[in-house]
Amino acid sequence: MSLSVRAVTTTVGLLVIVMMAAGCGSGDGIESAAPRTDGMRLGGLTGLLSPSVLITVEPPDVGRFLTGDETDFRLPLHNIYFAPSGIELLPDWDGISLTDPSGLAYAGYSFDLSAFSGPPRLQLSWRVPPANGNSWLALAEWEGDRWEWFSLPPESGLELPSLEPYINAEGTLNVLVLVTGTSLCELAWLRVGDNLEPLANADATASIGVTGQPCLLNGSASTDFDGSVVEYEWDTDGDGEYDLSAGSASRVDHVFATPGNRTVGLRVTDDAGATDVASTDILIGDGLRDTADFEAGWQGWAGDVADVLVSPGDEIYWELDRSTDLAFSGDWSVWLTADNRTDACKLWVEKRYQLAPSTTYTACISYKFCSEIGGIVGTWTILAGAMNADPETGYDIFQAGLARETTYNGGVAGFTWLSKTYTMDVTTAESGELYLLAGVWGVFEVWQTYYIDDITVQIIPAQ
Ligand SMILES: [Ca+2]
Ligand SMILES: [Ca+2]
Ligand SMILES: [Ca+2]
Ligand SMILES: [Ca+2]
Repeated sequence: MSLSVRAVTTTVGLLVIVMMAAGCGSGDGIESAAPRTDGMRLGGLTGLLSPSVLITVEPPDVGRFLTGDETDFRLPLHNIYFAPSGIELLPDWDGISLTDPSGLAYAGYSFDLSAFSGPPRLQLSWRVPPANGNSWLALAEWEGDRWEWFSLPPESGLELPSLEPYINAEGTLNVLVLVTGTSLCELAWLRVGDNLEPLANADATASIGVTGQPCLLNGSASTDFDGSVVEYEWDTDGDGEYDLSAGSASRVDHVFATPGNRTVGLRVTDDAGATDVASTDILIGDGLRDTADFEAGWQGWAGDVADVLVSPGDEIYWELDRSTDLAFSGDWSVWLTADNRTDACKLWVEKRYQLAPSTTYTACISYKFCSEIGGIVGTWTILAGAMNADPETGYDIFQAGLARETTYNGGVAGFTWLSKTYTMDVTTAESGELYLLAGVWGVFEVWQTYYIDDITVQIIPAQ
């Protein structure tokens, strides 16, 4: 087990341990809001509650208090590990192995409730819940100068008659989360108050669409911090009426029958019935929409490379071909791979479209891009764009206002499919030619492999 655990046993920590040994051992199974009555007085309460030893949390009606990834060494804590997805509490950890005889882990939080008017409710979300009877919340009771302890049922929170005794004149609420036993637990978050409203995020994937063709409305960036979004409804004509329900699907296709600027509304509903709205603008035009999934051949696309020659007669190893190694749809995609000894190679797929001569279009290319780049080292660059001549050289493909973006996949281990969309205005040549392309530029001297699948091209007259 490779953990970097901070087993901090400060004076504060010792006080808490002593207190816990005296107070929590009997475990009277309290699940209601009644605290234990046997005191657990702390002479050092004032010192314990100084801001220097407790993490300070934003007002909870903002709704985002400690999510577990806010490493802060000011916490009074014991046997805590800050994991990316939450706070691990390891009651059996002694700093070396899982044999700590104290059987105790805790973390302290300080909330600024000076502007809080919500219900007296504390909610916890466990990624790995403690065993029943092993989790506790302690609230600083200011008047009595003591902590009041509440046993917690797993996967639950605390409903109090009032938070008043626990909020001091400055509006501070101090809470300790504590687990006993021998099992590792992970707390995702702790918050004060009621259900948090979801946050709607509407996106048309592409900011343009083609009349009479499917246009993907995308609400997948919508979130609900303390639950989940259970319904997505769209107002496709901007009249305030949500006319398209996608149920729990965050993405849905819609066909716009006529061209024009459209404002599309999204309403999301969370699992507690709360809603939020957002909107996005889409320009619909009479144009062309073209897709390729590479299942039945190249579908008009072709591979090309540049800057792969190290010296005359010595070319780097590269391949660009249809492949069944990995696919987003079906069995086939396109893979691009190179050992990149030139530190400059470019590999891409391109397709030629025949349009009106010397006319400015808005072109959008959307596709699935698969990257295993989870770190900064070895990060190549995505190249995507449109130009009015056949892209042949590295110089060519930098000429048309091409998108350049890192191939970083967000830190995920292994190959990960990402959604990419690039939109640009481009004027056709006198021949009416327009080339769309998508590929990579090997900006570090490392071997990398990428995959491309499910390309959608939309081209409409520029406004
Ligand atoms: Ca919610
Ligand atoms: Ca409507
Ligand atoms: Ca495919
Ligand atoms: Ca070419």
